[in-house]
Amino acid sequence: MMAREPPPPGSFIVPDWHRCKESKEYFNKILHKKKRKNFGLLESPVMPPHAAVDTVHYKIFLSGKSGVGKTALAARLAGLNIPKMHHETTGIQTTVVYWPVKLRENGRVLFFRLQLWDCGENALRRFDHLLPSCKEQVDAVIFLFSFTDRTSFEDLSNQIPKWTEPSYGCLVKVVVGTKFDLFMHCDVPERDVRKFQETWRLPVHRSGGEVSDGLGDVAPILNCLAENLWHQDCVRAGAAGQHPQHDTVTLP
Ligand SMILES: Nc1nc2c(ncn2[C@@H]2O[C@H](COP(=O)(O)OP(=O)(O)O)[C@@H](O)[C@H]2O)c(=O)[nH]1
Ligand SMILES: [Mg+2]
Repeated sequence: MMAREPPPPGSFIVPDWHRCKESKEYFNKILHKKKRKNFGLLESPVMPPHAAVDTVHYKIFLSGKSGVGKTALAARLAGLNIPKMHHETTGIQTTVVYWPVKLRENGRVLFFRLQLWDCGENALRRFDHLLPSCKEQVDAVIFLFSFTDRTSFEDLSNQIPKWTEPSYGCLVKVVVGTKFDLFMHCDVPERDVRKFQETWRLPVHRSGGEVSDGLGDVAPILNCLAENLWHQDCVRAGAAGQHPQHDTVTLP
């Protein structure tokens, strides 16, 4: 199957919208005392009635070997503290991330609700039913490798084709290289990353360092996910000859 080119950043959504003044009233809903608000499974940001926005829901699976930084990335994207110690994640852990986005086409604002599925490798190996439930109705996969572990990078070429079977239909694929802050131990040179990008035509992001309170660190990854998910919905809807349909939640 031919790799579908991802849309260039900023094709469908306003890039760096979090920096615009007019986005404040929306981003304030995912912040509390300048830190990110933690949303439980049943919680959501609440806008005043005159400014109600729709929420679009997506399921995202984090793929990568143990210790690569899946749990840390989920925490980072949600703006939570990153656990310093590495504990193999037992079973499935899901994290909900809300991210407001402005569509370029019509200026409409949407809340993206990204449910990140993080599953420990041992658990996946031991319990056969876990992987199918992770894969069920999944909208996107984040493939992780660590800049300090060359084998995790080389393994991407085995991982990605497993998610390209036609049974998945189209699936958003994004790559994140973790531990970019540990450049003294970097085991994956820039030219290899470029070659990988040319081969697979997938967006590659770099992450690492302390979690900051600002949104600047995570905005490129969350905007990239949102943009590709939205694009995928438009492609799907186009194939079915209709406009994108969502389980929209009208906020009270
Ligand atoms: N310096 C640095 N350490 C990281 C980064 N991401 C994860 N770690 C550390 O690497 C270890 C494994 O991360 P974890 O998220 O538990 O890996 P998982 O097994 O894939 O869930 C932990 O000690 C993390 O604190 C990063 O970007 N930079
Ligand atoms: Mg983990």
